[in-house]
Amino acid sequence: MACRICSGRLREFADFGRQPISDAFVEPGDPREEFFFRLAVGVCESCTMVQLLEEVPRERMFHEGYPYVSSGSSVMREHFHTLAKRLLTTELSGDDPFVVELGCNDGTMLEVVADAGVRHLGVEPSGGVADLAAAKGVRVTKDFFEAATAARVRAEDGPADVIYAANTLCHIPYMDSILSGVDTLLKVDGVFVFEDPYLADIVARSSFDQIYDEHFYFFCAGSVSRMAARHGFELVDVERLPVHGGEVRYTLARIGARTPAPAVAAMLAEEDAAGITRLSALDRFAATVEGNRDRLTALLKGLRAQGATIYGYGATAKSATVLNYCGIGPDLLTFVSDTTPAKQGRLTPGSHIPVLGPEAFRDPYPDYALLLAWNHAEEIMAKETGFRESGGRWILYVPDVHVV
Ligand code: JHZ
Ligand code: SAH
Ligand code: ZN
Repeated sequence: MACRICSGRLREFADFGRQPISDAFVEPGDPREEFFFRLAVGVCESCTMVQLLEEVPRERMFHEGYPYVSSGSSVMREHFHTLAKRLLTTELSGDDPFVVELGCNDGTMLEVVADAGVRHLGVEPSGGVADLAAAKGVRVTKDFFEAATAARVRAEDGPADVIYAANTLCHIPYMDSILSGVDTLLKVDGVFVFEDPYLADIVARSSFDQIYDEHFYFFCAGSVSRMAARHGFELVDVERLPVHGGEVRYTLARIGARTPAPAVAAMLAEEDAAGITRLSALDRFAATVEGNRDRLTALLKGLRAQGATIYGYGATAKSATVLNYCGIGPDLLTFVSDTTPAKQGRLTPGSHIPVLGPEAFRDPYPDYALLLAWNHAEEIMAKETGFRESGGRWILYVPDVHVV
Protein backbone atom coordinates (compact mmCIF):
# COMPACT_ATOMS: atom_id res chain seq x y z
CA MET A 1 0.00 0.00 0.00
CA ALA A 2 1.50 3.36 -1.01
CA CYS A 3 0.82 6.92 0.19
CA ARG A 4 -1.62 8.74 -2.11
CA ILE A 5 0.39 11.94 -1.66
CA CYS A 6 4.04 10.90 -2.01
CA SER A 7 4.06 7.11 -2.74
CA GLY A 8 5.84 6.52 0.57
CA ARG A 9 5.24 3.42 2.70
CA LEU A 10 2.07 3.35 4.81
CA ARG A 11 1.97 1.88 8.31
CA GLU A 12 -1.49 0.72 9.34
CA PHE A 13 -2.54 1.59 12.90
CA ALA A 14 -6.31 1.03 13.11
CA ASP A 15 -8.80 -1.34 11.47
CA PHE A 16 -12.57 -0.83 11.85
CA GLY A 17 -13.42 -3.89 9.78
CA ARG A 18 -16.11 -4.15 7.12
CA GLN A 19 -17.99 -0.88 6.80
CA PRO A 20 -20.78 0.35 4.52
CA ILE A 21 -20.99 3.68 2.65
CA SER A 22 -21.64 6.05 5.55
CA ASP A 23 -24.28 8.20 3.83
CA ALA A 24 -26.01 5.33 1.97
CA PHE A 25 -29.22 5.17 4.03
CA VAL A 26 -31.15 2.07 2.98
CA GLU A 27 -34.71 2.16 1.62
CA PRO A 28 -36.60 -0.59 3.53
CA GLY A 29 -37.19 -3.54 1.20
CA ASP A 30 -34.49 -2.47 -1.29
CA PRO A 31 -33.24 -5.82 -2.65
CA ARG A 32 -29.83 -4.48 -3.72
CA GLU A 33 -26.89 -5.65 -1.65
CA GLU A 34 -25.07 -2.95 0.29
CA PHE A 35 -21.49 -2.12 -0.63
CA PHE A 36 -18.88 -2.82 2.04
CA PHE A 37 -15.16 -2.07 2.23
CA ARG A 38 -12.38 -2.47 4.78
CA LEU A 39 -12.07 0.72 6.82
CA ALA A 40 -8.45 0.92 7.96
CA VAL A 41 -6.11 3.85 8.54
CA GLY A 42 -2.38 4.26 8.17
CA VAL A 43 0.32 6.92 8.36
CA CYS A 44 2.94 7.62 5.68
CA GLU A 45 6.50 7.00 6.84
CA SER A 46 7.81 9.79 4.59
CA CYS A 47 5.31 12.66 4.43
CA THR A 48 3.33 11.78 7.64
CA MET A 49 -0.07 12.04 5.92
CA VAL A 50 -2.65 9.94 7.75
CA GLN A 51 -5.04 8.29 5.28
CA LEU A 52 -7.41 5.42 4.57
CA LEU A 53 -5.88 2.26 3.13
CA GLU A 54 -8.85 1.46 0.90
CA GLU A 55 -10.54 3.98 -1.38
CA VAL A 56 -14.27 3.88 -2.14
CA PRO A 57 -15.08 4.89 -5.76
CA ARG A 58 -16.29 8.51 -5.62
CA GLU A 59 -19.53 7.90 -7.55
CA ARG A 60 -20.66 5.43 -4.87
CA MET A 61 -20.54 8.21 -2.25
CA PHE A 62 -21.36 11.44 -4.10
CA HIS A 63 -24.35 11.27 -6.42
CA GLU A 64 -27.87 12.57 -7.04
CA GLY A 65 -29.16 11.09 -3.76
CA TYR A 66 -26.34 12.25 -1.43
CA PRO A 67 -28.31 13.18 1.70
CA TYR A 68 -26.05 15.46 3.80
CA VAL A 69 -26.98 19.14 3.86
CA SER A 70 -24.76 21.75 5.50
CA SER A 71 -27.74 23.84 6.60
CA GLY A 72 -28.97 21.18 9.06
CA SER A 73 -27.17 22.95 11.92
CA SER A 74 -27.79 26.58 12.84
CA VAL A 75 -24.26 26.79 14.26
CA MET A 76 -22.82 25.67 10.92
CA ARG A 77 -25.00 28.14 8.99
CA GLU A 78 -23.64 30.93 11.18
CA HIS A 79 -20.09 29.60 10.79
CA PHE A 80 -20.25 29.67 6.97
CA HIS A 81 -22.00 33.05 6.82
CA THR A 82 -19.26 34.58 8.98
CA LEU A 83 -16.55 33.01 6.82
CA ALA A 84 -18.21 34.20 3.60
CA LYS A 85 -18.34 37.80 4.86
CA ARG A 86 -14.67 37.57 5.82
CA LEU A 87 -13.64 36.28 2.38
CA LEU A 88 -15.64 39.09 0.77
CA THR A 89 -13.88 41.76 2.82
CA THR A 90 -10.30 40.42 2.87
CA GLU A 91 -9.60 38.28 -0.21
CA LEU A 92 -11.11 40.00 -3.24
CA SER A 93 -9.19 42.20 -5.66
CA GLY A 94 -9.88 44.01 -8.94
CA ASP A 95 -13.26 45.26 -10.10
CA ASP A 96 -14.78 41.86 -10.97
CA PRO A 97 -13.56 39.36 -8.38
CA PHE A 98 -14.37 35.65 -8.59
CA VAL A 99 -14.94 33.19 -5.73
CA VAL A 100 -14.97 29.40 -6.23
CA GLU A 101 -16.16 26.84 -3.71
CA LEU A 102 -15.41 23.13 -4.00
CA GLY A 103 -18.14 20.96 -2.46
CA CYS A 104 -20.56 23.88 -2.01
CA ASN A 105 -23.32 21.41 -1.09
CA ASP A 106 -26.64 23.27 -0.57
CA GLY A 107 -24.99 26.68 -0.96
CA THR A 108 -24.89 27.64 2.71
CA MET A 109 -21.61 29.59 2.23
CA LEU A 110 -22.08 30.82 -1.36
CA GLU A 111 -25.58 32.22 -0.79
CA VAL A 112 -23.88 35.10 1.05
CA VAL A 113 -21.52 35.69 -1.90
CA ALA A 114 -24.46 35.50 -4.33
CA ASP A 115 -26.48 37.96 -2.23
CA ALA A 116 -23.50 40.35 -2.24
CA GLY A 117 -23.60 40.27 -6.06
CA VAL A 118 -20.07 38.87 -6.32
CA ARG A 119 -19.20 36.54 -9.21
CA HIS A 120 -18.90 32.98 -7.94
CA LEU A 121 -19.14 29.29 -8.82
CA GLY A 122 -19.86 26.23 -6.70
CA VAL A 123 -18.40 22.94 -7.92
CA GLU A 124 -20.66 20.20 -6.55
CA PRO A 125 -20.96 16.66 -7.96
CA SER A 126 -23.94 15.61 -5.81
CA GLY A 127 -26.88 16.67 -7.98
CA GLY A 128 -29.58 16.81 -5.30
CA VAL A 129 -27.73 19.19 -3.00
CA ALA A 130 -26.43 21.20 -5.99
CA ASP A 131 -30.07 21.82 -6.95
CA LEU A 132 -30.75 23.16 -3.44
CA ALA A 133 -27.86 25.61 -3.92
CA ALA A 134 -29.16 26.69 -7.33
CA ALA A 135 -32.61 27.31 -5.83
CA LYS A 136 -30.95 29.84 -3.47
CA GLY A 137 -29.54 31.77 -6.43
CA VAL A 138 -26.09 30.19 -6.25
CA ARG A 139 -24.31 29.48 -9.55
CA VAL A 140 -23.24 25.86 -9.47
CA THR A 141 -21.74 23.27 -11.81
CA LYS A 142 -22.50 19.60 -11.15
CA ASP A 143 -18.96 18.24 -11.43
CA PHE A 144 -16.22 16.68 -9.40
CA PHE A 145 -13.43 19.23 -9.09
CA GLU A 146 -10.19 17.90 -10.61
CA ALA A 147 -7.56 19.18 -13.08
CA ALA A 148 -9.88 18.98 -16.10
CA THR A 149 -12.73 20.81 -14.31
CA ALA A 150 -10.31 23.55 -13.27
CA ALA A 151 -9.09 24.03 -16.84
CA ARG A 152 -12.66 24.35 -18.10
CA VAL A 153 -13.70 26.84 -15.40
CA ARG A 154 -10.55 28.91 -15.99
CA ALA A 155 -11.27 29.03 -19.73
CA GLU A 156 -14.90 30.04 -19.19
CA ASP A 157 -14.70 32.32 -16.15
CA GLY A 158 -11.07 33.36 -15.77
CA PRO A 159 -8.91 33.02 -12.65
CA ALA A 160 -10.26 32.95 -9.08
CA ASP A 161 -9.29 35.29 -6.24
CA VAL A 162 -10.06 32.61 -3.71
CA ILE A 163 -10.86 28.92 -3.84
CA TYR A 164 -12.57 27.65 -0.70
CA ALA A 165 -13.43 24.11 0.41
CA ALA A 166 -14.98 23.03 3.73
CA ASN A 167 -15.10 19.37 4.68
CA THR A 168 -14.35 18.49 1.08
CA LEU A 169 -10.59 18.45 0.41
CA CYS A 170 -10.00 15.65 2.94
CA HIS A 171 -12.65 13.66 1.02
CA ILE A 172 -10.61 13.57 -2.20
CA PRO A 173 -7.88 10.93 -2.61
CA TYR A 174 -6.68 12.22 -6.03
CA MET A 175 -4.80 15.17 -4.57
CA ASP A 176 -2.30 15.68 -7.45
CA SER A 177 -5.18 16.42 -9.80
CA ILE A 178 -6.80 18.75 -7.24
CA LEU A 179 -3.70 20.82 -6.48
CA SER A 180 -2.70 21.11 -10.11
CA GLY A 181 -6.30 22.22 -10.74
CA VAL A 182 -5.99 24.84 -8.00
CA ASP A 183 -2.74 25.99 -9.63
CA THR A 184 -4.56 26.36 -12.96
CA LEU A 185 -7.56 28.21 -11.56
CA LEU A 186 -6.07 30.51 -8.92
CA LYS A 187 -4.84 34.07 -9.58
CA VAL A 188 -1.07 34.53 -9.10
CA ASP A 189 -1.65 36.08 -5.66
CA GLY A 190 -4.86 34.17 -4.86
CA VAL A 191 -5.41 31.85 -1.90
CA PHE A 192 -6.74 28.35 -1.46
CA VAL A 193 -8.56 28.14 1.89
CA PHE A 194 -9.82 24.82 3.24
CA GLU A 195 -11.01 23.48 6.57
CA ASP A 196 -11.18 19.88 7.69
CA PRO A 197 -11.10 17.79 10.90
CA TYR A 198 -7.75 18.20 12.66
CA LEU A 199 -5.73 15.04 13.31
CA ALA A 200 -4.52 16.39 16.67
CA ASP A 201 -8.13 16.85 17.85
CA ILE A 202 -9.13 13.38 16.64
CA VAL A 203 -6.24 11.80 18.55
CA ALA A 204 -6.69 13.97 21.67
CA ARG A 205 -10.47 13.32 21.84
CA SER A 206 -10.36 9.70 20.58
CA SER A 207 -13.03 10.76 18.09
CA PHE A 208 -12.61 7.59 16.02
CA ASP A 209 -15.95 8.11 14.27
CA GLN A 210 -14.34 10.87 12.18
CA ILE A 211 -12.89 7.89 10.33
CA TYR A 212 -15.29 6.70 7.59
CA ASP A 213 -15.38 6.33 3.80
CA GLU A 214 -15.75 10.04 2.97
CA HIS A 215 -12.87 11.14 5.21
CA PHE A 216 -9.90 9.87 3.22
CA TYR A 217 -7.20 12.16 4.70
CA PHE A 218 -6.66 13.36 8.27
CA PHE A 219 -4.70 16.57 7.92
CA CYS A 220 -2.31 18.39 10.22
CA ALA A 221 -0.12 21.43 9.56
CA GLY A 222 2.96 19.26 8.95
CA SER A 223 1.42 16.93 6.37
CA VAL A 224 -0.45 19.78 4.67
CA SER A 225 2.66 21.95 4.30
CA ARG A 226 4.59 19.04 2.74
CA MET A 227 1.65 18.23 0.43
CA ALA A 228 1.40 21.90 -0.63
CA ALA A 229 5.11 22.21 -1.40
CA ARG A 230 4.90 19.39 -3.97
CA HIS A 231 2.70 21.71 -6.07
CA GLY A 232 4.48 25.02 -5.49
CA PHE A 233 2.22 26.13 -2.64
CA GLU A 234 3.06 27.18 0.89
CA LEU A 235 1.03 27.06 4.09
CA VAL A 236 0.64 30.74 5.02
CA ASP A 237 -2.01 30.62 7.74
CA VAL A 238 -3.75 28.20 10.08
CA GLU A 239 -6.68 28.73 12.41
CA ARG A 240 -8.21 26.24 14.81
CA LEU A 241 -11.98 25.96 14.57
CA PRO A 242 -14.36 24.56 17.21
CA VAL A 243 -16.84 23.09 14.70
CA HIS A 244 -17.27 19.38 13.89
CA GLY A 245 -15.29 18.33 16.94
CA GLY A 246 -12.17 20.36 16.11
CA GLU A 247 -10.93 21.47 12.72
CA VAL A 248 -8.18 23.60 11.21
CA ARG A 249 -8.67 26.19 8.48
CA TYR A 250 -5.56 26.16 6.27
CA THR A 251 -4.61 28.92 3.83
CA LEU A 252 -2.26 28.09 0.94
CA ALA A 253 -0.64 30.63 -1.37
CA ARG A 254 2.02 30.26 -4.07
CA ILE A 255 5.50 29.94 -2.54
CA GLY A 256 6.83 33.44 -1.82
CA ALA A 257 3.54 35.23 -2.59
CA ARG A 258 2.62 35.89 1.08
CA THR A 259 4.49 36.00 4.36
CA PRO A 260 3.39 33.07 6.52
CA ALA A 261 1.59 34.12 9.70
CA PRO A 262 3.36 33.23 12.99
CA ALA A 263 0.55 30.77 13.75
CA VAL A 264 1.96 28.39 11.11
CA ALA A 265 5.35 27.91 12.76
CA ALA A 266 3.65 27.69 16.15
CA MET A 267 1.33 24.90 15.03
CA LEU A 268 4.15 23.01 13.32
CA ALA A 269 6.25 23.22 16.51
CA GLU A 270 3.32 22.11 18.65
CA GLU A 271 2.68 19.11 16.41
CA ASP A 272 6.35 18.11 16.51
CA ALA A 273 6.49 18.39 20.29
CA ALA A 274 3.34 16.27 20.67
CA GLY A 275 4.50 13.76 18.05
CA ILE A 276 0.96 13.33 16.71
CA THR A 277 2.03 11.48 13.56
CA ARG A 278 4.39 9.10 15.38
CA LEU A 279 3.29 5.48 15.12
CA SER A 280 3.49 5.09 18.91
CA ALA A 281 0.94 7.91 19.43
CA LEU A 282 -1.36 6.51 16.75
CA ASP A 283 -1.11 2.98 18.21
CA ARG A 284 -2.11 4.44 21.59
CA PHE A 285 -5.10 6.13 19.95
CA ALA A 286 -6.17 2.78 18.45
CA ALA A 287 -5.90 1.02 21.82
CA THR A 288 -7.99 3.73 23.55
CA VAL A 289 -10.63 3.42 20.84
CA GLU A 290 -10.90 -0.35 21.35
CA GLY A 291 -11.46 0.21 25.07
CA ASN A 292 -14.15 2.83 24.39
CA ARG A 293 -15.88 0.48 21.94
CA ASP A 294 -16.07 -2.24 24.62
CA ARG A 295 -17.33 0.19 27.27
CA LEU A 296 -20.01 1.65 24.99
CA THR A 297 -21.28 -1.77 23.94
CA ALA A 298 -21.37 -3.00 27.54
CA LEU A 299 -23.21 0.14 28.70
CA LEU A 300 -25.92 -0.10 26.02
CA LYS A 301 -26.43 -3.85 26.54
CA GLY A 302 -26.62 -3.38 30.32
CA LEU A 303 -29.22 -0.62 30.04
CA ARG A 304 -31.34 -2.63 27.61
CA ALA A 305 -31.14 -5.66 29.91
CA GLN A 306 -32.64 -3.47 32.65
CA GLY A 307 -35.49 -2.58 30.29
CA ALA A 308 -34.40 0.99 29.48
CA THR A 309 -35.31 2.50 26.10
CA ILE A 310 -32.49 4.06 24.07
CA TYR A 311 -32.80 6.12 20.89
CA GLY A 312 -29.98 7.45 18.73
CA TYR A 313 -29.78 11.21 18.06
CA GLY A 314 -28.39 12.36 14.68
CA ALA A 315 -28.07 9.91 11.78
CA THR A 316 -24.60 11.21 11.05
CA ALA A 317 -22.15 9.84 8.51
CA LYS A 318 -19.82 9.38 11.48
CA SER A 319 -22.31 7.11 13.21
CA ALA A 320 -21.83 4.43 10.52
CA THR A 321 -18.41 3.74 12.04
CA VAL A 322 -19.67 3.68 15.64
CA LEU A 323 -22.74 1.53 14.94
CA ASN A 324 -21.02 -1.00 12.69
CA TYR A 325 -17.74 -1.17 14.64
CA CYS A 326 -19.56 -1.63 17.97
CA GLY A 327 -22.24 -3.95 16.56
CA ILE A 328 -25.08 -1.62 17.60
CA GLY A 329 -28.35 -2.53 15.86
CA PRO A 330 -32.12 -2.12 16.29
CA ASP A 331 -32.01 -4.41 19.35
CA LEU A 332 -30.10 -1.68 21.23
CA LEU A 333 -31.35 1.55 19.59
CA THR A 334 -35.08 1.63 18.80
CA PHE A 335 -34.51 4.28 16.12
CA VAL A 336 -32.30 7.24 15.29
CA SER A 337 -33.82 10.73 15.24
CA ASP A 338 -32.72 13.06 12.43
CA THR A 339 -34.01 16.28 10.86
CA THR A 340 -32.79 15.48 7.32
CA PRO A 341 -35.78 14.61 5.07
CA ALA A 342 -33.62 12.42 2.76
CA LYS A 343 -32.59 10.20 5.71
CA GLN A 344 -36.03 9.81 7.31
CA GLY A 345 -37.97 6.62 6.61
CA ARG A 346 -34.73 4.86 5.74
CA LEU A 347 -32.40 2.54 7.68
CA THR A 348 -28.89 3.32 8.88
CA PRO A 349 -26.30 1.74 6.54
CA GLY A 350 -25.07 -1.68 7.64
CA SER A 351 -26.72 -1.53 11.07
CA HIS A 352 -30.30 -1.12 9.75
CA ILE A 353 -31.78 1.03 12.50
CA PRO A 354 -34.85 3.03 11.38
CA VAL A 355 -34.33 6.81 10.98
CA LEU A 356 -37.32 8.94 12.04
CA GLY A 357 -37.97 12.66 12.28
CA PRO A 358 -37.41 14.57 15.56
CA GLU A 359 -41.12 14.49 16.46
CA ALA A 360 -40.73 10.73 17.15
CA PHE A 361 -37.99 11.52 19.69
CA ARG A 362 -40.48 13.44 21.83
CA ASP A 363 -43.32 10.96 21.58
CA PRO A 364 -42.52 9.68 24.18
CA TYR A 365 -38.95 10.57 25.20
CA PRO A 366 -36.66 7.56 25.73
CA ASP A 367 -34.82 6.85 29.00
CA TYR A 368 -31.48 7.39 27.24
CA ALA A 369 -30.31 8.96 23.99
CA LEU A 370 -27.01 8.08 22.34
CA LEU A 371 -25.73 11.40 20.96
CA LEU A 372 -24.35 10.38 17.57
CA ALA A 373 -24.14 14.06 16.52
CA TRP A 374 -21.87 14.82 19.51
CA ASN A 375 -20.18 17.61 17.54
CA HIS A 376 -23.48 19.54 17.73
CA ALA A 377 -23.97 18.77 21.45
CA GLU A 378 -24.49 22.38 22.55
CA GLU A 379 -27.02 23.16 19.83
CA ILE A 380 -28.92 19.90 20.34
CA MET A 381 -28.98 19.93 24.15
CA ALA A 382 -30.22 23.52 24.06
CA LYS A 383 -33.17 22.56 21.90
CA GLU A 384 -33.94 19.28 23.68
CA THR A 385 -34.19 20.59 27.24
CA GLY A 386 -37.54 18.77 27.53
CA PHE A 387 -35.72 15.46 27.29
CA ARG A 388 -33.59 16.20 30.39
CA GLU A 389 -36.63 17.60 32.19
CA SER A 390 -38.45 14.30 31.55
CA GLY A 391 -35.59 12.52 33.34
CA GLY A 392 -33.79 11.45 30.16
CA ARG A 393 -29.99 11.13 30.05
CA TRP A 394 -27.54 11.63 27.18
CA ILE A 395 -24.92 8.97 26.42
CA LEU A 396 -21.69 10.24 24.86
CA TYR A 397 -18.67 8.29 23.64
CA VAL A 398 -16.32 11.21 22.83
CA PRO A 399 -13.83 11.80 24.38
CA ASP A 400 -14.84 8.74 26.42
CA VAL A 401 -17.99 6.84 27.29
CA HIS A 402 -20.06 8.83 29.78
CA VAL A 403 -23.66 9.64 30.71
CA VAL A 404 -24.84 13.22 31.36
P1 JHZ B 1 -22.98 16.18 11.12
C1 JHZ B 1 -21.20 14.90 7.19
O1 JHZ B 1 -20.85 14.23 8.38
C2 JHZ B 1 -20.51 14.23 6.06
P2 JHZ B 1 -21.91 13.95 9.54
C3 JHZ B 1 -19.24 14.89 5.61
N1 JHZ B 1 -18.31 13.85 5.23
C4 JHZ B 1 -18.59 15.75 6.65
O2 JHZ B 1 -17.41 15.88 6.72
C5 JHZ B 1 -19.47 16.57 7.54
O3 JHZ B 1 -20.83 16.27 7.30
C6 JHZ B 1 -19.30 18.03 7.28
C7 JHZ B 1 -28.80 15.88 12.18
N2 JHZ B 1 -29.21 16.89 13.17
O4 JHZ B 1 -23.02 17.60 10.83
C8 JHZ B 1 -28.51 16.44 10.83
C9 JHZ B 1 -30.41 16.72 13.84
O5 JHZ B 1 -31.12 15.72 13.63
O6 JHZ B 1 -22.49 15.79 12.45
C10 JHZ B 1 -27.43 15.52 10.29
O7 JHZ B 1 -28.00 14.38 9.68
N3 JHZ B 1 -30.76 17.67 14.76
C11 JHZ B 1 -19.49 15.76 4.43
O8 JHZ B 1 -23.14 13.40 8.93
C12 JHZ B 1 -26.70 15.08 11.55
O9 JHZ B 1 -27.60 15.28 12.64
C13 JHZ B 1 -29.98 18.76 15.04
O10 JHZ B 1 -30.37 19.58 15.87
O11 JHZ B 1 -21.23 13.16 10.56
C14 JHZ B 1 -25.45 15.91 11.82
O12 JHZ B 1 -24.46 15.55 10.93
C15 JHZ B 1 -28.74 18.90 14.35
C16 JHZ B 1 -27.84 20.06 14.63
C17 JHZ B 1 -28.39 17.94 13.42
O13 JHZ B 1 -22.13 15.48 9.99
N1 SAH C 1 -18.87 22.27 2.32
C1 SAH C 1 -20.04 21.71 2.96
C2 SAH C 1 -20.36 20.31 2.45
C3 SAH C 1 -19.45 19.21 2.89
S1 SAH C 1 -20.05 17.67 2.26
C4 SAH C 1 -19.90 21.69 4.46
O1 SAH C 1 -18.79 21.83 4.97
O2 SAH C 1 -20.91 21.47 5.14
C5 SAH C 1 -18.77 17.28 1.11
C6 SAH C 1 -19.20 17.71 -0.26
O3 SAH C 1 -18.10 17.54 -1.16
C7 SAH C 1 -20.36 16.88 -0.80
O4 SAH C 1 -21.44 17.73 -1.10
C8 SAH C 1 -19.75 16.21 -2.04
O5 SAH C 1 -20.68 16.03 -3.08
C9 SAH C 1 -18.62 17.14 -2.41
N2 SAH C 1 -17.50 16.58 -3.18
C10 SAH C 1 -16.99 15.33 -3.14
N3 SAH C 1 -15.97 15.21 -4.01
C11 SAH C 1 -15.84 16.41 -4.63
C12 SAH C 1 -14.98 16.92 -5.65
N4 SAH C 1 -14.03 16.18 -6.22
N5 SAH C 1 -15.14 18.21 -6.03
C13 SAH C 1 -16.08 18.99 -5.47
N6 SAH C 1 -16.93 18.57 -4.52
C14 SAH C 1 -16.80 17.29 -4.09
ZN1 ZN D 1 3.40 10.23 1.93
